[in-house]
Amino acid sequence: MASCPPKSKFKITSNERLKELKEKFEAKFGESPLFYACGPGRVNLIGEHIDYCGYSVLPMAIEQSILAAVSVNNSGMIQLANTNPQYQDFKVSCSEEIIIDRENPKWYFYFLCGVKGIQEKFGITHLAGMSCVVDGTIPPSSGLSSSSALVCCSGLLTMEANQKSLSKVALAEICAKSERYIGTEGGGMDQSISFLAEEGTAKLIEFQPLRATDVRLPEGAVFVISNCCVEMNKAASSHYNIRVVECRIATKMLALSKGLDPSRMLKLSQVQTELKASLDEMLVLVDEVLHPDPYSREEICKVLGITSEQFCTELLSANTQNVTHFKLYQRAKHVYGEAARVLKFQCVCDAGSAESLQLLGELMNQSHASCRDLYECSCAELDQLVDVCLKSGAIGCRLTGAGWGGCAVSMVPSEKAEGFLKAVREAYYMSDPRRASMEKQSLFVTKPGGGAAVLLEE
Ligand code: ADP
Ligand code: NG1
Repeated sequence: MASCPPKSKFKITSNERLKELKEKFEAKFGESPLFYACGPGRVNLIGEHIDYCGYSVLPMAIEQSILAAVSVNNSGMIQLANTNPQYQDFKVSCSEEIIIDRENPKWYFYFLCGVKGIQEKFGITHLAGMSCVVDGTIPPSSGLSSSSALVCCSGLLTMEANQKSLSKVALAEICAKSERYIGTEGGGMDQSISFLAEEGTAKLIEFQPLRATDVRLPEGAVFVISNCCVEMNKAASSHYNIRVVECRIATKMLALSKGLDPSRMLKLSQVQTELKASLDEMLVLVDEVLHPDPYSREEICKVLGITSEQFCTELLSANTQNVTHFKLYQRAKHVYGEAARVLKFQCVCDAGSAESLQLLGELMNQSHASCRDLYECSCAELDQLVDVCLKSGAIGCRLTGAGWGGCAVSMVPSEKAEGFLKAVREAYYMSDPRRASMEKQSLFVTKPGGGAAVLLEE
């Protein structure tokens, strides 16, 4: 029997965050919460922008999370409030169709993605009425997956409130699919680790079928997250979906060059599987078939033998309709190279040799260079921060998450951790008043945390 998310009991006096949330809930709704649900954020150690190409990634959950207090009632409404006044209250009738406005990605639409995923899975026509107060500690739009933590938390609490049961894998798949209602064509890494994480271990996440394997991180090093303090909201911009589209077009170009039916090929990993080729061979194929100059729409349509209408409806997403040029060579090079680095990272962790730290650090550095130069998903501040981290004693450092802002993850020898934090604080944060004001929640050591759970007060 596939495992379900855990339900654990807690004493309200032993947890300050839950205690405060309970008080806020009671003040807001005049009743006590029935239960709580939490979904963790995550840091991806390696394997960036390859989940939506079908390749494995290597994240771990972090301590920061979305936590919600929930009551189930006869109001016939879903009522939402947030402990952060920046996120306004919202309510919707349980009998209304759930509509997610991707033009206007407000916080409650992420919540509704989770609700809608569960509603569709079970064909629920009348959802249970519920009131929720949401509290988040994950810096938003910073590559630590605050959006998916919210979607996973809401999917889990909706399942619980409607007395349904699903395995962690099923929940991860439902939430990965339903978060796409917000408009971002994500690959599923974030929702998978949010449900499948276990304390003390990073995970290799494989797709189709979805599964998670423990990856024991090397002893003698700590992982440090640092935020460059530039936010990038995925759903409110098109950077992310442009990359998804570029990978989709590259897939079809490579497939066609080898006599495969491009209409059946959606992900770069599928081409590799069909050709029974190694990742190194795929890198050679990219060199042979694709050119480094950006492709125009006309060139793509001509090569693939499709009309401009087919191009817009079958290849582009709603928010990429106006893109005129596509860098297929660079994106495919990154994806196949990064997929290979993930597998090497896992092998080095498994082998646990004396050179492990050095080898892992090199892989992380190569990953950042590839994200920066080939995938172009870094930004000046993030590159500066990575530089500062390396100069401050990190063996390896790379951007984590979608990029274009947000966080870097560094691997630092344990004995150097204190000096590292001090040096980064001084060089990156204290030099700028805005960064200095955000330093406390922007620079911290992290350990592999547990997955999404339902919490009940004892
Ligand atoms: P991330 O990389 O953190 O997933 P996104 O830009 O995809 O970043 O999503 C960030 C969005 O998630 C925010 O704009 C907000 O709508 C939602 N969000 C994040 N944290 C919270 C929170 N604590 N409460 C409500 N909504 C949140
Ligand atoms: P962030 O923006 O860090 O939550 C996004 C995607 C992931 C993955 C990474 C890049 C969503 C929900 N998340 O993560 O699936 O593609 O970018 O590796 O779209």
